[in-house]
Amino acid sequence: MKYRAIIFDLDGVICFTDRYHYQAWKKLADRLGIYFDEEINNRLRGVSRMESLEIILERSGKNYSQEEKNAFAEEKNETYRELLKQMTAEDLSDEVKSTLDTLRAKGLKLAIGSSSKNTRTILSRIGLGDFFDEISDGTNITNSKPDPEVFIKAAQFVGEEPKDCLVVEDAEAGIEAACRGGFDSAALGEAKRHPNATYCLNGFAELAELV
Ligand code: B16
Ligand code: MG
Repeated sequence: MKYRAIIFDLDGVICFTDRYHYQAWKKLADRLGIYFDEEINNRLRGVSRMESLEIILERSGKNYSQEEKNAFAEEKNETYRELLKQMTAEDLSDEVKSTLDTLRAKGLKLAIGSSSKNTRTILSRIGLGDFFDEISDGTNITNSKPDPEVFIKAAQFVGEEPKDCLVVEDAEAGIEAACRGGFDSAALGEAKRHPNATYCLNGFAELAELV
C-alpha cells in the first residue's frame, strides 16, 4: 500500500458546509455594507475564522478595532451554527460514506485535518461522530492553513510520518499546507488550481483506486 493513513479536510471534502459559511459571511457583509461574492468566498476555504474576516474587511473602507472584529467573528459563527442545525446524516453522500468504508477496509488509518473549530459538531450531525481514528482541527492549532500544523498534528495523532500520509483537500491553502509539511496531496475542486497537488481528483470515489 502506498500510504498508511489518509488525512481528510472536512469542509468541502467530507461535507458541504462551505455553502453555510458563505451564507453566514454574506449576512454579516450585507449588514456592514461590504461587497462579498463567491470569488472572495473561495479565498476563505481552509482559512481560519479570524483570517477569513480580515479578507472580507479588505473591501471595507473602515478601520475596526480588535473588539469589533471579535464581535463580527462571533456574530458570523452564531449564524453559521444556526445553519448547521439543518444538517443530518443525509448531508453525508453515499459516495463519501462508501469510499470511507472501502478505505477503512483496506486497513488505512483515517483522520481529519480541518481548520474548523466546529469540526466535532459537524461530524456528529452527519453521523461520523465516532468514525475517524483521530481529529486534528481548529481547536488544537495556533497557525491555520497554509501552515502545515493541522496536518502535522493529525499525523502525530495517528502515529505516522508525513511521507506515509495522504492529505485530501478542496482548498489551495490546504494543498500548500500539505506541501510545506512534506505530505502528498489529493486535490478536489478549487484545490486543483494549485500546481503542486500530487493528484487531481474528479470525485471523492477516485481515492479508493489511488491508495
Ligand atoms: P470555523 P476546513 C475551514 O474548514 C473552512 O473551509 C473555512 O472556510 C473556515 O473559515 C474554517 O474552517 C474555520 O471554521 O469558523 O468553523 O472555526 O476546510 O479546514 O475543514
Ligand atoms: Mg476545505
